[in-house]
This record gives sequence, C-alpha cells and structure tokens, in this order.
Amino acid sequence: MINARMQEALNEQIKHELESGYLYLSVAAYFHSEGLDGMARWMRVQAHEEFNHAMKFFDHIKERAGRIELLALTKPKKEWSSPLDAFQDAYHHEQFITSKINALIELAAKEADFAVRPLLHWFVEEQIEEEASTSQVVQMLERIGSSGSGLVMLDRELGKRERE
Ligand code: OFO
Repeated sequence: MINARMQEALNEQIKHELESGYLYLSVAAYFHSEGLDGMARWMRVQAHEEFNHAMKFFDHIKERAGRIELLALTKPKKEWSSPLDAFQDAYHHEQFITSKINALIELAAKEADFAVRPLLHWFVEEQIEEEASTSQVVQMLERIGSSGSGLVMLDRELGKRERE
C-alpha cells in the first residue's frame, strides 16, 4: 500500500499533468484564433498526451490501494503575443514539470518507496522528450522570425502530428 505522503504528492502530480493539458488546450484555442490550425493540432495532440500522463499516476495510486483525489485546476493563460511566445511558455512549463518529477524522485528516496521508481523513471525519460520537442519548435520559430511564409510552412508541418 502507498504511504500518505507519497499518495498526496502523486495526487498533486495528477493535477499538474491535467493542468499541462489544460494549458495546451488553451494554447490550441489561441492558435485557432490566429488561423494557425496546424499548431493548434500539435497542441491538441499534446493535451491528449498530458491526460494520459495524469492517468498513469491515477492508475498507480489505484493499483497500490491508495485514494485518488482530484484537485481544483488553475485557469490557464488565454493570450500570447506570438506563436514564439506560446511555444516558449510550453517549453518553460515542461521545465517546471521536470522539476516536479525530480522532487517526486527525491521524496520516493526519502520515503523508501521502491514501487514508484519504475513509473518515475518512465517520466524522467518522457521529460527529456517533452523538453526537446517544445524547445525544437521554439528554435524553429526563432529562426523564422517575421517571415510569414516560414510560419505557414511550419504550421503545415506541425499539423501532421498524430496521436500516439
Ligand atoms: Fe508534458 O509532460 Fe506531462 O506534464
């Protein structure tokens, strides 16, 4: 059975993952409002991934006979000044999530919770990908600068993203 401190921390992580999805849906809505449907699609796929992340913690608590508690979600930001600004926010958010995963690893060590280690290890790998994918788009947008045609091409490219 999972101990109370770990259970509380994993319940908080469910909230962080759902808030990631909520933020990316809000970014998707912003992109739709700008006519950038490809970028919106990329963010919508990302929001689905975040829901799956939340469910990994949800199922872990359930499998260890813990009590899942869904916490209130924070309202996400609604406007960004540019696609670059929006993807920079996504990148910074992923860095924040990485710091939360690291804190969970520290707590698991302190609480001698060996059962949660494989799950957290999965997230360590996942966060490498999550940071890389958002920072790659940031770099592309920085290169594109104010080129309208570059933005159209990138929008088309990002719109090819499929759900895993
Ligand atoms: Fe984007 O990795 Fe979960 O939050």
